[in-house]
Amino acid sequence: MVGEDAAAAAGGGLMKWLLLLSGIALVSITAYGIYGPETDTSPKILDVCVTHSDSINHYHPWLFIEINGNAVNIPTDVGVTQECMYAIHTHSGDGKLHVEIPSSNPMKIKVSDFFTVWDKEFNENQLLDYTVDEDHEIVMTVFPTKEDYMNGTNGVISTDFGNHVFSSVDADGDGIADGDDTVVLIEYKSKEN
Ligand SMILES: [Ca+2]
Repeated sequence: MVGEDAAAAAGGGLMKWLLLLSGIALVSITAYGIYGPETDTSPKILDVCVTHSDSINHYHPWLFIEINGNAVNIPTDVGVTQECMYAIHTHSGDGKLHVEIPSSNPMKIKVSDFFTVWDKEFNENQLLDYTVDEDHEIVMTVFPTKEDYMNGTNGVISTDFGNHVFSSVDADGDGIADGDDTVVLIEYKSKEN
C-alpha cells in the first residue's frame, strides 16, 4: 500500500510537471503572438472606401505640381470611382484635395496616398514621368495656407516627400484639422547653381 501511494504520488508529480511545462509552452506561443515581430495593421489607402453612413473628418489641403516651371493639371475625380471613393480624392481640377477620414478607420493620410490613388509616381527621385538627373531636382515646399502659397510667403522646404502627412489633428484648436488649407508644392526643375 505504501509503495502504491508513493507511485501514485510520483505519477501525480510527473503529471503536474507535464501540465506546468505545457503551460509554459502555451504562454510562450501566446506571448510570441502578442509580442512577436511588429506589423503595421493600419488600413492602407486602397483598402478603405468612404461611406456617408460613417462620421468623417473632412478637410481640404491643396496639391500643386510644376514640371520645368509649367503647372500640371491634377484631374477631377481622382480617387472617385463607381466602386469606391477613397479617403483622399479630388472633385475639381484646381488642386483642391478632399481628405475624408472615416472614424471607423482612422488613418494618417500622406502625400504618397494621393499618388497611389492617382496611380502616378512620386518619390524623391521621380515625379510623374520625370526622373532626377545631374541637371534636375525635385523640390517639395509646404505652405501653411493657400494665401501663403499665392503670396510666396512662409514656404518651408520639406524632405519628407511622400511621407508628408496632411495632418488630421486640430492642435491649434480652430475646430478643423490642421492640414486644412495647407499647400504642398512639388517642383521638378533645373538645379539652381
Ligand atoms: Ca486646426
